[in-house]
Amino acid sequence: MKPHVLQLSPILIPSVNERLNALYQVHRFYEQADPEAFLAEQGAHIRGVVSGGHTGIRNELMARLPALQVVAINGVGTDAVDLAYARSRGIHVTATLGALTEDVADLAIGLLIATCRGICAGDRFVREGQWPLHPQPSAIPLARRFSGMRVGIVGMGRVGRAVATRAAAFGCPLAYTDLRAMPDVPHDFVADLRELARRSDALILCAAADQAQGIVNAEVLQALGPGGYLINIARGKLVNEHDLVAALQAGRIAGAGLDVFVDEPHVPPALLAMPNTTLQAHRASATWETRTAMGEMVLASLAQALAGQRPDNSLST
Ligand code: 8YV
Repeated sequence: MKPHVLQLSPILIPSVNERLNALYQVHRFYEQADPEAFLAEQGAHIRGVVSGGHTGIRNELMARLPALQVVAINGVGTDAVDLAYARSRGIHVTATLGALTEDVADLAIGLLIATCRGICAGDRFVREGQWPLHPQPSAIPLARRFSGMRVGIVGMGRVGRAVATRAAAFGCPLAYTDLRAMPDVPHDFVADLRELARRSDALILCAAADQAQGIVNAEVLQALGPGGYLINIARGKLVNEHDLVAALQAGRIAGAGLDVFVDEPHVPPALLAMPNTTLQAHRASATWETRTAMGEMVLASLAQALAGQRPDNSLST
């Protein structure tokens, strides 16, 4: 009999879904009309869970799955899983480490350039037929140069380093903060986030959110200053969104490029009306290439765990 696997968020790569379905009895939790009845009937059989980084799995649900051996996260962030609880039950929690680094870094730079150069506002101007109505060049305000901007990276893990490589190619002086300085990173380490913000024209958030909720607050944004940009491709909860909206409204920072939000898919309405924000629907890893690589890693983690091995990418065991 095929092992039972509970899927908490969809996978968008058909070949990965085909293999999941061929190897396992897959139950799509998000399609269950009566989740309670489903758990009562099937909960005891579930040996594997597949979820997304942002979705994770709540302890209450893990508690309903007594045979659970592995939670395979189709993503790199495990902040939505209680690793200590999983560890106490011997459950492997895996992530797709390394698979999405390049795409997430690409989007970080894309969001920064889009925001400081007003690319989306310019697109709307042309698309909405405003150009012939306002042909004078002054109809659109001059933008801000990206090349050479002082970039501060928050979190110098895989993604932070890939962002640094890209920004360096644009001639950007770089500094970073993390829990500690990293001897193999050739850029300035600044222990204090406020000080990093003060020294930066753009702050790019690349940190894990496990213990960093709300670290970008009013003081940090104040330090970033009226010429500064905030880019977030990590987790919405790193930012105090209320403080961010207030800072943008008051012109205390110049703009923000955001792929992630505190309460996805809900975006603070004030951000929607601002010309100096570039907004994405949590898409940093959403390419065919990366999602295929991620799906392969999910399949490998399930296979290893359900064969009784410790998966290569386990973060809990
Ligand atoms: C994915 C993410 O969009 O890796 C993560 O932690 O949040 C994203 O890259 C998500 O996990 C897709 O399921």
